[in-house]
Amino acid sequence: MYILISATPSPYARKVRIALQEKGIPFTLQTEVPWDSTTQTPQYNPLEKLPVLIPVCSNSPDDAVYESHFILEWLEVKHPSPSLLPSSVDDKLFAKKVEVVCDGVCDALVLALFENQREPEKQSAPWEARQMRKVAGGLKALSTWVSNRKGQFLIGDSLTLADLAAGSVLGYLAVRWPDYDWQTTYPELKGYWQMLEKRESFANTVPSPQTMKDKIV
Ligand SMILES: N[C@@H](CCC(=O)N[C@@H](CS)C(=O)NCC(=O)O)C(=O)O
Repeated sequence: MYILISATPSPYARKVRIALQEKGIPFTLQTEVPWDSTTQTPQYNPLEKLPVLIPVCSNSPDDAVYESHFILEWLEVKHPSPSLLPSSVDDKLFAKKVEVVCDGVCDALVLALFENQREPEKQSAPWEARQMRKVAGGLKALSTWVSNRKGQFLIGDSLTLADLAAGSVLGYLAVRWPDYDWQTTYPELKGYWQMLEKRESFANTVPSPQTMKDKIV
């Protein structure tokens, strides 16, 4: 049994929420705004970021697990069945590469979002353009992988963490960047994303915006 510190728009936390459900692991969701001073994340993660997975039976905050890709790896080791990794070594490595790109797109989107929130005269257009190039490049790579896939999912016909990462970044874009029109540019990516969103674990983790009380930029 676990507690998961999560935020409603977080694509990183969404990957973990989906993984826990797909693996049938019980958990309690502790929803926070990680940017507000009220967040408990610094008590568990020195990097002050969520998601944070806390084993309920633990006595020490040091038992907490953080960084979404590491939490997914940790869950694979502690709860191997059903696996969210393909069986072949090359497919495993490809799944992790997809996750690196999807998480990188999320990182760039978060940086661009905060740049947009600065006072207009303090915003840097070259910095935002740099982040949005990463977003465009990542989506192009993801779209190629989706177009070249052989089965229903990114790697064959079994859901893997590559799909969790891809669905989470696309869902985040749809909610936080509704004017960013990747769906017309990449119709195949849109179809793949819509297919994922019908799955129960995706349907009940659809992101929604949160209000930040504290000003951070
Ligand atoms: N690389 C981290 C990124 C996590 C992340 O950036 N989480 C955001 C919420 S979506 C956060 O907690 N930010 C607070 C901060 O950076 O101080 C992961 O994959 O877990």
